[in-house]
Amino acid sequence: MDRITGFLQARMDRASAGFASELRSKRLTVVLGRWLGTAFVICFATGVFSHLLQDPPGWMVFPTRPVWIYQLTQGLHVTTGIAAIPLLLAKLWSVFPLLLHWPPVESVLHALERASIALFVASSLVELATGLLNTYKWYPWPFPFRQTHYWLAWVIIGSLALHIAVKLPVIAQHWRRTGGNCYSDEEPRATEKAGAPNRRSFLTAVTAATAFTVLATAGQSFGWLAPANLFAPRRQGTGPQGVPVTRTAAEAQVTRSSAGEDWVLTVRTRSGLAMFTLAQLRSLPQTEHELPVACVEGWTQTARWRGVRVRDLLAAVGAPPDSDLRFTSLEKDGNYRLMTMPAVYSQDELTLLALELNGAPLDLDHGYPARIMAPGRPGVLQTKWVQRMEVL
Ligand SMILES: Nc1nc2c(c(=O)[nH]1)N[C@H]1C(S)=C(S)[C@@H](COP(=O)(O)O)O[C@H]1N2
Ligand SMILES: [Mo]
Repeated sequence: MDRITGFLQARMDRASAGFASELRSKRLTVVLGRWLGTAFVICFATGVFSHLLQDPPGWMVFPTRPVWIYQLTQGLHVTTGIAAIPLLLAKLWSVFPLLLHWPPVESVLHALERASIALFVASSLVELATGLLNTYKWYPWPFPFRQTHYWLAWVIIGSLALHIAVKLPVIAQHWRRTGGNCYSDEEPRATEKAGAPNRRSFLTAVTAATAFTVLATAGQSFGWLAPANLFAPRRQGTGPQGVPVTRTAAEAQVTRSSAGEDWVLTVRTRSGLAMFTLAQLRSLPQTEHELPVACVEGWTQTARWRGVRVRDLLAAVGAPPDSDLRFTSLEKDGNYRLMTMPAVYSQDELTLLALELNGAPLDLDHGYPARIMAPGRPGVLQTKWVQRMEVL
């Protein structure tokens, strides 16, 4: 038995010696952890915000201004998530010898600490990888993306909090530049001085890699970065009428004939039914303004939308302006066929049943004959091919 453990111990020592590097130090790990922790916290908070907007609890307060609030939070969510990938890889590299620590478990506390790190690393890798693939609209797994992404986020934040609590003494000791020392040596050594510039160049390389990844993708969310967008899947100004499309009419099985001549908008109030043809909707007062479509998958595009204010429509059928509404799309199935709109949006002067985009009738892919455009809401709630509006 002793021989076996002795043999394993020697193998491990050799393996970690092989990976030993002047660059690795607690200071480096702490610096990377600061960046990674910040990215994760921003990503988590903006993700929870997005989740709450889509599944609102009773106490939820819905911010409608600035109109680009969801563009900002979702852009931050996707951008910090992407930035976390090189940071997490660099951080894993910086602690790699510790993962080969022998014996693997020294005490109950040590076992718990390692278990929490294992949970954190595994769930982070799954979360970041599936999140990244999601921005490419690729769902090659059998589980529902949103729920899994949401619950894994809590596992990550929980295990991160535990990890930070356990490492607090090390973090406190190495937070500032003074007092950095190497894993292989608890005492500061002479080579530390020589190692410092290398460590700085490693940090510079990680920062450059992160900045490059961010710059080359954030253009999908923020227009002023659009020219730098090299890798992100959606490009500003592409698609019918210069606006990208997430789900096309063909994918939603909406055709020219289903959205054709005999299309009518049905409005159900508490007292009865009303119908509007497209010509009748066009004869109501039209309003035009700029609003962003901010997709949960990260891209945003601002465009000029024109149509009937939802609150004018409510007034036309004699319904109170502060009504919660439910919209149904022509689409036969699909996650976004039904959409509930809290009263803050129904009565907002910027919330439109849009008939036109950038000065022309909506393309079928953009929701012809009519779609919802409201300020500050996720793209998934900007329902296309609207057929029915119900006052709840
Ligand atoms: N009925 C319906 N409306 C929908 C969708 C859908 O699949 N079905 N997709 C939504 C999503 S995910 C986004 S981001 C926006 C995109 O709008 P666009 O395709 O017109 O650019 O429409 C939303 N409206
Ligand atoms: Mo979307």
